Amino acid sequence: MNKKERGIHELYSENPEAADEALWGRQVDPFTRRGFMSRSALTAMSAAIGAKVVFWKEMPGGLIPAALAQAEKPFKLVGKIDGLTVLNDRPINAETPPHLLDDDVTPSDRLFVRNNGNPPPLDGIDPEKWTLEIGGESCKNPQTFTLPELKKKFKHYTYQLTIECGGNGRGEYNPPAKGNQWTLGAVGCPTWTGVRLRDVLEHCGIKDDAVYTGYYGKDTHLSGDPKKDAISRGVPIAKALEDESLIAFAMNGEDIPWLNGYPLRLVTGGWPASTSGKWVRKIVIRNQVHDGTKMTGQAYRVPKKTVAPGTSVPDEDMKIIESMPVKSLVNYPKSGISHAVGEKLAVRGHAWAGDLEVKEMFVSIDFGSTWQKAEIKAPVNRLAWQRWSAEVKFPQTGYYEVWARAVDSDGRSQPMILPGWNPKGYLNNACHRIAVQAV
Ligand SMILES: Nc1nc2c(c(=O)[nH]1)N[C@H]1C(S)=C(S)[C@@H](COP(=O)(O)O)O[C@H]1N2
Ligand SMILES: [Mo]
Repeated sequence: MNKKERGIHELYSENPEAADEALWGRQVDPFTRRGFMSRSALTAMSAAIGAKVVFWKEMPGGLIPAALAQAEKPFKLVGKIDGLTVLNDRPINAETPPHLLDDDVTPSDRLFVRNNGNPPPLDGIDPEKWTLEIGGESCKNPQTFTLPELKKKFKHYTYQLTIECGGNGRGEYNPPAKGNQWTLGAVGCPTWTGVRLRDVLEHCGIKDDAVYTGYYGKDTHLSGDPKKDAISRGVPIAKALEDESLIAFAMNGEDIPWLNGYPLRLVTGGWPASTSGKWVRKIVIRNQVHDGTKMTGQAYRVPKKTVAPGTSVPDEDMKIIESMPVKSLVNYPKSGISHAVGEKLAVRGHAWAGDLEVKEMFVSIDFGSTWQKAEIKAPVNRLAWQRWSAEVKFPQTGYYEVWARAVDSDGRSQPMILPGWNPKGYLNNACHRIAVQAV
């Protein structure tokens, strides 16, 4: 922390209300609806304390200085509830603890954030002027649409779609993989509204040799180098042409939160969420597997054959992750509760299975020795997660774990312990367990 930063922090930690008055002339919420500090608020702050923009520039985009947010945590995420776990602040990565994912439709302020680069500054985004370019060597008529044109020209569709980071669960692998040590919460299932990727691509003409798509976002590489992309991934053309593959402009009926890709993003439910490009400005139709940033090498790839933990695997023996594996969470109760012996405990959560459906759901209170069937509801639409519920009883006092295990429509089950180790720590779909003390 430099001297200027300390000044601000001290001022706020001593007496936040007085500090507000000193800085703003009144007690105010210096943040806009999105929790984003406005430029005038910034100027006022700078003027009042004599600290120049230096401080602001050093703040990772999307984070509000703790002193201003008046939280004990070092940072507050713009547009997000306080309960998310921030794993990294540059780039910003935050996950949602399982007990905060109990809603059937994930509220926008609870959806995890996974950024590879610097998000485009919110005050520079004008949704009226936002453009989406369609091109690539397998596009017949490359075109650019403004966001209003896109909305006007193409039919709107709304689906609830599960997005999960390919690295969700990485934190459990040993030897550990580099990258964010996600535990369980890099997943969510909000409602998305947008136009079909298919309608837009077909409007621009798909050549016969098309095999893949690729996206480019408005975010910038962490290095600041404008020639580099933070990430540029894609999906095979067949996935792109599915009904549910959207170019979305709304989440849960409102603007997409800034950190989740406002004002326009791709949503390819059921696949690693890295294929769902945020702040999307360009989509290309490719005559080869897209070779953008994080499409090649080992990124978002797993070994073609299983390997022993710690093995280094040459690039040519890796394959691109496609549909995500079957998985589930216990969303209620929160791990660590106490419950009365002999009394029923209602447990519930969500389960999902990539491109497939969850067919069966089981719970165990004896570390997987015996399983009892849980109820599993049908998804509201394809690629949406499914609600499961069960009732359990604990026979005597002591420590228990409730384990949840989903089985997909191909008969594949979540593993009870870790699935196969892989160099980058992807696809950990092990059973979620919560602790219960029976008293
Ligand atoms: N432009 C852009 N799109 C992106 C990313 C990014 O860093 N930049 N991250 C990807 C990854 S790795 C994931 S897991 C999802 C996360 O989506 P969310 O932040 O809305 O939860 O966005 C994907 N799309
Ligand atoms: Mo991701």
